[in-house]
Formats: sequence, structure tokens, C-alpha cells
Amino acid sequence: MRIEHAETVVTSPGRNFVTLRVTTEDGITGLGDATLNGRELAVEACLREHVVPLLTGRDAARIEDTWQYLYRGAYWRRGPVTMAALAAVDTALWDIKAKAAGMPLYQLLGGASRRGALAYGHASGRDVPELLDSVRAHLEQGYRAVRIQTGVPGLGTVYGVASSAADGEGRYDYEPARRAAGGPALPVEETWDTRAYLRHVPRVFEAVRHEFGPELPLLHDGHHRMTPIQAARLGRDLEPYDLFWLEDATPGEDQAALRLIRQHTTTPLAIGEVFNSVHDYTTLLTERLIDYVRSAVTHTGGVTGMRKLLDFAAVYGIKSGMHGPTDISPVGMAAALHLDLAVHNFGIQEYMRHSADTLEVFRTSYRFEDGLLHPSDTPGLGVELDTEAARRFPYRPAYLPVNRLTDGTVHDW
Ligand code: CS2
Ligand code: MG
Repeated sequence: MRIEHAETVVTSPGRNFVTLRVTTEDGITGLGDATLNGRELAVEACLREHVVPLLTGRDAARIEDTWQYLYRGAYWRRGPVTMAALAAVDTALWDIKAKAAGMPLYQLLGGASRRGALAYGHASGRDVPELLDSVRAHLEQGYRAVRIQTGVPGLGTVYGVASSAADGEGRYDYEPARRAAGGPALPVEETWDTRAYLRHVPRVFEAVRHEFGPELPLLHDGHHRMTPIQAARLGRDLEPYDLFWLEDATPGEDQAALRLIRQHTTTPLAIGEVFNSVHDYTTLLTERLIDYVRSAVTHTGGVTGMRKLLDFAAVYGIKSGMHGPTDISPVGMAAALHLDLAVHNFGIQEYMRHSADTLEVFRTSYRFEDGLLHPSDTPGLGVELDTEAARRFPYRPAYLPVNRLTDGTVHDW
């Protein structure tokens, strides 16, 4: 089953996506998500200029060999751009293999280990009343776990708060990558004050628990902003509210910092959405410093890369919590769902619902019912790309925000 053609498709139905489409000589096509929010064209160029020329003529069935060929053959290995490009090739080849076998991908990964993948949505509000309404709306949409984010008194726009009410389908418009108002495409700058945040968050969770009770799984994203001792304090202060996880409590590349946090709190920890290989996790996993790995198939070398990571995590009793914001395309989401269904050490799946325009470009078959996601039994990934629709949404450069402390110092966003 030789690869006859491979091409990148850049489209922007409300936000930018890069997709790789691979076609074999017998006309089977496979898709791979190569979206790296704010740096999309770097991955697209890596694919178009350096990777695609190596694919034509290769046997599409030799997935592991192609993964190793592109990973080791690049010489300059790892990193978000290289691993997103590799992910797109790998995912497309798994899509092709499953289509050729006439099976949904999860069947090739060992079959279903559960009925469906527990999903969590993004409840948010500029203040607590708005947040409580958002939690209610997510429960009405069928979510059985929700992430909790709010504004911080005294600060302007901060990470994680949807900018508008839900649309007719209950989808919230939250896309962090945007342009500064008017002028050239420059990152929007936000202001941050960790001490104000640390004072505020426990009150938020007290209000949510008071309103919704002790059972509802609640998650929170610290988004890389705290020092280890600040994260330790927040983890301890949130223990009465029994979180499902506290995510990105500190910038995860300082893996040893998690030792300090672990010493002070039993709040479960999740890290890894900005990681791109199993090597980013070595200390975190072998010392059991986290409870969930946050990587996405799209950023971690594809289905092959993600499976290697999850099998390594399973040895230490650590579960998956795959990244699933709207800047992971429906192709990347579908790939995650096939792994979610098959692996034993599944934890939870982030599921921000894509916009109507996005779903016009990417025709999906995965389902969200009774709080669970299922990839469907369509052969392959179960997603097709409508190139006509894709053409209607030309690329528009957009950057993720830059965060600054109140004194102007650049901080983690
Ligand atoms: C966030 C992401 O979903 C999450 O947990 O950390 O929304 C993240 O901010 C975006 O993926 C950045 O593009
Ligand atoms: Mg996050």
C-alpha cells in the first residue's frame, strides 16, 4: 500500500488548523492533525518542505518504521514543531490502516476497554454567579465533569474565561489565540497577580461545592503560573473541595518542582499539554509526581507516540487526561478518543466542543452521550475533511496572549 500523495491543508473556520492528508495508490486517504496554536505555519512548512517529500513511495502500512524513520532520521529530534509534524503523519497512517482493515481505529489498538470516555467541559465565568450558570449549562449539555475557571477580582481578562455566553448549541466562544485590537497581528497582553488568584480560587470552589454538592468531578487549570510553594499552598487550600485534578500547577519542564508540591498536598496533579515526548515526563512518572498525563496525540508524535507514553505511565499507575481544547482539531480529537476507548489506564478526556464552522470543514462521527465520548465504529478515525469548505476559511495569523505581572515582568500565560 504505497503512499502516492501527501498534502497539507490550512484552514481557519474561526481558528487556525493545519491538517495533513495522505493518499495511497489504491485511493485510501488518511488525515492527521498538525495544529500548533500560534505557530501553525511552522509545522505546515516542516511538513511541506521536509517531511512530505520523504513520504511518497513509502509503504503506508509500515507505521512504526515510518515513525522511527522520521523521529531518528530528523537528527534534531523532539520539540513541538517536529513532534506535531510527526504526529500528523503517524495519525494519517493509522487512519489509512484502519480504513484498509474496515475497522474503527480503536479495534486495531486492542478493542474497547470501556463503554465510552468520560469527558469534561470548560465551565467558566467572569465572576462566581456567571460561573455557576456555566456549570449548570454544562450539566444540562450532559457533561458529568467540569473544569472551573473564573476571572480574578482586580484583574482584567485572564486565561480560561469564555468571552461570551453559549451559542444556540450550548457552545462557548473561547479561543485564546487572537489579535490585538486593530494594527498588525500581535499577541494580546494580559496582566496577572498570583497572590490575588490564590486568595480567590478557594472561595470559588467553596461556592461551587455549596451549589452542586460533593460528588461532581471538578477540575482546575493553574496554567503554568505558580511557583512550587504557591502551587503547594493552592493544592492544600483546595483539599476540602476534593478536586479531580489541579492542572499545570507549575511550569512542567521543572519536573523536580513537583516533588515539593507532592510533599504538601494530596490534591491530584495533571501536567503535560505543552510536552511533546515521553522524555519530558521521565521524573514525573518514575517518581509518581503526577496522577494524569495531559498530552494530546497531535503534539506527542501521534497515536504511536501517545501509546508509548500511556504504556510508560501505566507502569506507575498514572492515567491519561488527554488535552482536548478547540485548538486540537476534530482529527486530533478523534485520534484521542480511539486511544481513550482502548487503553486500560484511561482517566478523563477534555472536550471543548468545536464551532459549527469547524464541524462544517471536519465531518466527524464521534458521539457525546450521557457524559461519555465514543469515537464511533466508522472505519478509520471517523473524520473526513471537506476541502471545499476548508477553502472558504483562509488562514489568519493569530497569537496566544502574553502574560505580564502587574510590574510589567513577562510571566507564564
Ligand atoms: C488549556 C488550553 O485546555 C487547556 O487545558 O491549557 O486551552 C490551552 O490554553 C490552549 O490549548 C492553548 O492553545
Ligand atoms: Mg491546560
